[in-house]
Amino acid sequence: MRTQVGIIGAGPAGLTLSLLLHRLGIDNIIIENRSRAYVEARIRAGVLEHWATDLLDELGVGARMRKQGLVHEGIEIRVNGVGRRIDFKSLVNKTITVYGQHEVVKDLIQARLSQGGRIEFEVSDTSVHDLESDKPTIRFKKNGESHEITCDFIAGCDGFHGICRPSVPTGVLTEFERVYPFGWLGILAESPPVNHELIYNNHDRGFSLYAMRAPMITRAYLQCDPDEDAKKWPDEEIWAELKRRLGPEGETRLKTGRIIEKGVTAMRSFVTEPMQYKRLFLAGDAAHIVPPTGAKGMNLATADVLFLSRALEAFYKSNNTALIEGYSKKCLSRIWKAQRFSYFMTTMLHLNPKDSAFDRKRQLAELDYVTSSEAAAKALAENYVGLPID
Ligand code: RFL
Ligand code: PHB
Repeated sequence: MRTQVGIIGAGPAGLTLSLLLHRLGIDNIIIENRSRAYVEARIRAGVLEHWATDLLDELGVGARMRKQGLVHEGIEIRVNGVGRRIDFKSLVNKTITVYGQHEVVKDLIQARLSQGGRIEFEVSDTSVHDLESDKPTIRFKKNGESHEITCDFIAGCDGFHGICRPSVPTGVLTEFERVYPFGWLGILAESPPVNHELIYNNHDRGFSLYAMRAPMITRAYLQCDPDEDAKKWPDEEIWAELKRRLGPEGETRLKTGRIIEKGVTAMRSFVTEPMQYKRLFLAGDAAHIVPPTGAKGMNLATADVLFLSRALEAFYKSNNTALIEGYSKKCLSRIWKAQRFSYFMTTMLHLNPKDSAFDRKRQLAELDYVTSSEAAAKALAENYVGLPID
């Protein structure tokens, strides 16, 4: 097999890249080790920055998101039962859209397949070779048979645990990391959301987040230990804790329902520099991870592949390699700002077991400042809705 760009991974990064390249007339193949049903059901992110919704429209995949997505003009930040709203619309005149990542993935797969695009699901033993040459290759197995794709470029969109980043020779990449001493116990439930907008809640018992996926579907998270076993949390105990952390009105305001899914996510900030090795590019979670408190992961993955598609366009249309050479620098400038914001939100909102009484007082002052100063609220809003994409 031969293609211009071999894409490893059918998450938001790989699929969006495939559509962007197709629009530019650049041939590509995606390989994915999971099944189509699995990636279409994988519950993850839920918030799209304003420019990302426009990009989905431009790619012709925005119709369902515009119909079913929930446009939010702000968020609530709550401290021990008292909520204050950050009004995105009045502060920065932008909104965000709540639309599940797996719905985005469904829309992208459907669009790419209907264009005649090639996505090989359920492959195994993926590996990359000849990275020093100008014809790098991808090898994989499907239905017991071995295959090889000869490419001009390889896009490593295979997530944090993928094979692309570890395939870069030792010494090329520098990794920057912070691991947090807590995680999130997340649930998806058949119950009406507590509020029409997201509530980020700092509480003496720990952080909680009240989100949604649809008018009758709640998505909620509780701060827990990073290695917490979700099975040790009976459904009733999750609801009781969500109520307790919401404050005195939790009992009346929070309606319980069947929990469809639950799981624990540990929190980590991670960046690799550079994000490329010769003709292998890393994009999305393959190159960086943010803690989910800033709702940035899926959006950063989308921004990376937008920049990558522009670089490949310049290469194929005018033989210009400047953007290809500048790919890492371009992405990293946005990524580090998202890292900064995600770290700020995470440390401001969670209880860190290592914090002193002084740290807690300082954190409460920060929350008070951010929710009462227009300048500070504006900075939060500008980052939350997504910094301009240029
Ligand atoms: P993905 O989605 O992990 O996709 C990588 C794909 O590569 C496949 N793969 C391979 N395929 C072939 N061969 C191999 N050897 C392979 N190894 C792996 C995998 O099966 C997979 O299909 O990475 P991508 O595309 O970079 O997208 C990143 C996002 O998924 C991630 O950043 C977000 O989900 C993070 N995130 C959030 N991001 C937001 O923008 N807004 C949010 O509100 C938000 N909330 C969240 C989140 C992530 C969470 N969890 C579970 C980590 C909330 C949570 C709880
Ligand atoms: C979600 O809806 O799953 C969600 C929303 C906001 C976040 C993280 C996750 O910051």
